[in-house]
Amino acid sequence: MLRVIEADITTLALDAIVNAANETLLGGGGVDGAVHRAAGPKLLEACKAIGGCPTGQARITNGFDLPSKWVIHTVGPRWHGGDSGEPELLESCYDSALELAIDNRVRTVAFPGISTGIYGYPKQAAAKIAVSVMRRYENKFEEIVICCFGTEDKVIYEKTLETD
Ligand code: AR6
Repeated sequence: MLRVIEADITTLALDAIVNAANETLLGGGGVDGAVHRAAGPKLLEACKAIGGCPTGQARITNGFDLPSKWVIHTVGPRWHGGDSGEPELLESCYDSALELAIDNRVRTVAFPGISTGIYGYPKQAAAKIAVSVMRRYENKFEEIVICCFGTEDKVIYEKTLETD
């Protein structure tokens, strides 16, 4: 099942939440900053041990002080106008994160809008990609949660789910 909610993803108690990280995996602003603050310093240690993650791929750590058990870190593409492989890389983020979730027996997982904040990916186009990948995987999970940070994003995802 796919579900759209409006929430701070760090407050969710699920098997896993997905973090919109950068290639260093060493933290940053946006949802990444919030995840590191809420998970505590052990998350940074775990991320340092991984040693980075290429754009379009995903890595998993413990959730430490978060209510969720796991954090799946994925690195979205920076938006450069759309002709630099951004759609394929964004699709690969959702794909890789969901494959890693399956490998770790995750049944409930929440995603933020990867790349749609600091990395500038247009929200509607990103939502179409996110929903199309999630639909391919939805029956392998109890629940895939689309966690929107603000009403505007929630409306975009609800419309995408209705029309696509
Ligand atoms: N819960 C849910 N969604 C959130 C939260 C939250 N607590 N905070 C922000 N969002 P962004 P990106 C939404 O900028 O575009 C970092 O510095 C936000 O409204 O967090 O992939 C990393 O280290 C937006 O819809 O990630 C990278 O350097 C979405 O999460 C870079 O930003 C993603 O916004 C990654 O940029």
